[in-house]
Amino acid sequence: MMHTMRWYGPQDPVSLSDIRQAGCVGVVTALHHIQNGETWPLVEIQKRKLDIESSGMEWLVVESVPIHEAIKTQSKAFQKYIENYKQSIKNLAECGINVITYNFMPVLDWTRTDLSYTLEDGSKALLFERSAYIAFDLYILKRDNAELDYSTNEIAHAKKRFDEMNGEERKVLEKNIIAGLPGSEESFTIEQFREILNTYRNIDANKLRDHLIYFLQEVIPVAEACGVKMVIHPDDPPYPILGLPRVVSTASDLKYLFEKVPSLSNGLCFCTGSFGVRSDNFLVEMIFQFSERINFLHLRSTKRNVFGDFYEDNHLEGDVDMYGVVKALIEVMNTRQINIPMRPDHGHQMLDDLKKQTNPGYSAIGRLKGLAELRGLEMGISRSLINI
Ligand code: CS2
Ligand code: MN
Repeated sequence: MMHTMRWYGPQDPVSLSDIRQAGCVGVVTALHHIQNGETWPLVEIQKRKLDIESSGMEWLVVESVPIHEAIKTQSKAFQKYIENYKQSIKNLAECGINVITYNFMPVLDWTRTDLSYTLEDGSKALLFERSAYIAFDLYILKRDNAELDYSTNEIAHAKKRFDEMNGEERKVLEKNIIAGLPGSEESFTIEQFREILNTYRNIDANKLRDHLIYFLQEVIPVAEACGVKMVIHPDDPPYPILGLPRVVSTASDLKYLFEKVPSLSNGLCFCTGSFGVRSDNFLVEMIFQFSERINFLHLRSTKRNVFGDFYEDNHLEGDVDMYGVVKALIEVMNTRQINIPMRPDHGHQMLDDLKKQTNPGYSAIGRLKGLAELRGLEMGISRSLINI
């Protein structure tokens, strides 16, 4: 694997030098200052690329060129946004950057209810707590008919959870869900959020899927022509939330996308932490099923419980069988004769970073630990496979 970390650009408290010292050969980044929907200008891409190269690393993957909401809902001017997207693909290819990550989650990107959940050892993790999420939906957002999505028991728990929160805790919960986590290109107030939810009134999963296929039919030929692999990131969490459909959560979702748009430029960012939240996603099987599509890896593990909560566990623990996953990936890379870029996707806030202001999930030390463990696992498996 090619070891990388995500870097949020010059504003990131984790520097390029930190990332290099952690053992990375490259970074994964985006032009976060370009407005969602606009074409990424060639000069801006070149400039960022040079900054990265001057630190001794390469810009290996773009994460993400975001998809404008108008494309997901096929509303006004969406064709223009698709044309802009095609141009961004061409510009990136011209600079030699040929893996582009994106996701097709309506409105929200990844979602958590608690960004500093303290683990037994004192480090902090990201948590999705179902009762808190339902409390937000029913009592803060007050979405129409939201109660139809939950059982009586779940509602009772959420009510109790909400009653126990003080005003400040309620504000933090609201902010965690709608103000956007790092990497999500959108951030909303509660009023804006209600308005934008409304734009999905008539869009169910089938319609959203059609819009995704339409987008792919438009952009994949362009990507293929300039040697770019588009890689879709799965939904996180991998199921519908807040009444919004989600269509990239399971193996059958993926199968459909790849059957409809078979070009190998229509690829996958295999995020073990996102897929692994569902116990009916069998990760090792999925790796072999989609082996020729996987062109970027996010490795992390989540731990779920029976109530539908999950938190981000240590990279080698939790529900993801990381040994099985890495072994499968090594076999795939050997068969394909390629080295796939990977990043430790998120890490705990720990040690010295507990005293710092860090991007939730993207502090230096927790990711460094995750990367170190994953590299060791990878080396051990690779060497044992070739019996050296
Ligand atoms: C998140 C997202 O799980 C993750 O990787 O950090 O920001 C993710 O990178 C984007 O959804 C990909 O488009
Ligand atoms: Mn991910």
